[in-house]
Amino acid sequence: MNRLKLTSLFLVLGLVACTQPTPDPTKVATLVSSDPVETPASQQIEEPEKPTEVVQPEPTVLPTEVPEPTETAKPFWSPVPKVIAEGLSWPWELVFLPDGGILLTERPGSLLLINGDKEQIYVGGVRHYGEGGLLGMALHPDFEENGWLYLYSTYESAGQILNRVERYVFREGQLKDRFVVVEGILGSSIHDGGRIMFGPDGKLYITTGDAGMPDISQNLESLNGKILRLNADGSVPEDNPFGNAVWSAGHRNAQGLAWDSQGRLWSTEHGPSGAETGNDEVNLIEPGKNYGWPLLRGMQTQEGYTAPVIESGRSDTWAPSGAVIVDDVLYFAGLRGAAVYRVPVDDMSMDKLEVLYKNEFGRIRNVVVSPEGQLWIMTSNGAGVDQVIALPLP
Ligand SMILES: [Ca+2]
Repeated sequence: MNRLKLTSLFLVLGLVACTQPTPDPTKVATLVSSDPVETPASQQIEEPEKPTEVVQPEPTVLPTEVPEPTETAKPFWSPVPKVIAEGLSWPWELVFLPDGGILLTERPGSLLLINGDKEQIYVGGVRHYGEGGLLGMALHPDFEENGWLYLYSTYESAGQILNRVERYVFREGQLKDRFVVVEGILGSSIHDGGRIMFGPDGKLYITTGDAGMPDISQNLESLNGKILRLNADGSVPEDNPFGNAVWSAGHRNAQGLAWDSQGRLWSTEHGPSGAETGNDEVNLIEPGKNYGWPLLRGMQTQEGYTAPVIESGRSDTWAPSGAVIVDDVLYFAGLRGAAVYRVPVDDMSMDKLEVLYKNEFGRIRNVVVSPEGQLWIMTSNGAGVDQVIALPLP
């Protein structure tokens, strides 16, 4: 991280702290954080009525030193769980803007911009239907210059539920110049995929679900049950393995993407549900490979198919969603597992999987790392009750 970005982050967070408004009941969400670096513990602004004790900061252990902004700044962790935003409805993705602001998606169909002030921005045409709605979001690597913001959302066309990725120019809180990157991904009340991330190669990676039609994951002509890879303008990169958008196949409902220091792509994926629940997976994604759904489950192997690196087994369900890698340690969120999972990417095994914060925050949709190096989670507990929380490392 460079000095400029870190400085501007502190400036903006300082601004946030200085402009803490009196709670406005008309706002959909309330920013309750202030930057501990900028604000003495005695002035920490706290929500007077917290639903649980776990988010109460303990002033005596708040950090008092500003970390040196060096090129190799290491992550540091909030000393106690600290609520960044609350009153949210199914937040799905959160990005850090170059000006220090925070932008998050809420599944019913709006963005929340937190940048000193809070602003809700409605996204047109979103159909909030079951697991579908406004899901993933990504900034183009050159966002600072081109303002390109990518959104994955569910929509309805001629009575059919579908998913698409749109690109907007996002400036000064306005979504403009809508451009469709890819559309017509089959949707459903379940298994809508929805994670979008730019890889280190500058390409856009998209997870799609099987939309409740398992066989579709094996159809290489279908966009469903895949990890897709596209250029920023939606065109197909020349080096894609099948000459179309498909990068890897045989996925049920992957919702997490993260790259390690070697540039390898890891993905979390939901295994079967209902009576056959379990077998949630972490996969190492390579182009053209087939990850087996619905033919193979868990560690079942067969020539031509790739097994997960780890999977939860039949007796446990993670329901994994968002993922992030810090110092080659993979963190991923668990919905039904109601936990954050941690496992090193090198020599990954179930023996090395750690379960953090089990049942402390309910269902967890996503984990991201802030520019300061803090792990932030997004809960997924329902309308108006979800939070973004900065976590300490236990
Ligand atoms: Ca699999």
